[in-house]
Amino acid sequence: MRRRFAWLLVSLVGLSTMGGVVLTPVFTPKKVTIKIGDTVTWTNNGAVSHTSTGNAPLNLWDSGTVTPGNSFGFTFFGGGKYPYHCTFHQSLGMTGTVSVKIKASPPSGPQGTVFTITVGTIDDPAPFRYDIQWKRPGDDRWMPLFSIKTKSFTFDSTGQPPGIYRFRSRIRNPNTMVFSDYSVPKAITVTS
Ligand SMILES: [Cu+2]
Repeated sequence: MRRRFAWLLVSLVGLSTMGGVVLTPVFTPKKVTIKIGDTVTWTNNGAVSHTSTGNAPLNLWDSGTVTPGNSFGFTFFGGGKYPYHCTFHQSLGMTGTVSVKIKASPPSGPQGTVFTITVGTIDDPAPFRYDIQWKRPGDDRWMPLFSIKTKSFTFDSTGQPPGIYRFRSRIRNPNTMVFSDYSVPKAITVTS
């Protein structure tokens, strides 16, 4: 089931200076953190038109022109970080980032526990795949684990050393070689 998440991202006017008024359109908040499957809704509370446009080369979404008083929503199906901008005011710094967190269950367990890591809400989100990386206990580098079409995978900790395992994911289009930024890491703990 898709959970709806309404977040106001509006344009603000403000900042009066000596002898004048400077109008500075911004996304508020500039950075938002959501869960996979959440919908972000941008509402234009300003006086001029804006867009919400996912950055190139991924170009995941584009609202087109959103006139004052209107809204646009987009549902994020995969973990990752998604920078975006307003096409009209990017040069004024009207940019933002949507950070989409992935899930792990259970959060910890003894050796032998099978953990489920969920990185998306759609199985086979064509043309995209989910790229998974992990960092094992004691490692300080992210290593590729695999690329999958399924929205989740399991990690069987049988015979694995205890410690903290971290996972992160992004979406990638293997046809065009474009991808999102990786999600914030999700940690699980294997106890002895
Ligand atoms: Cu704008």
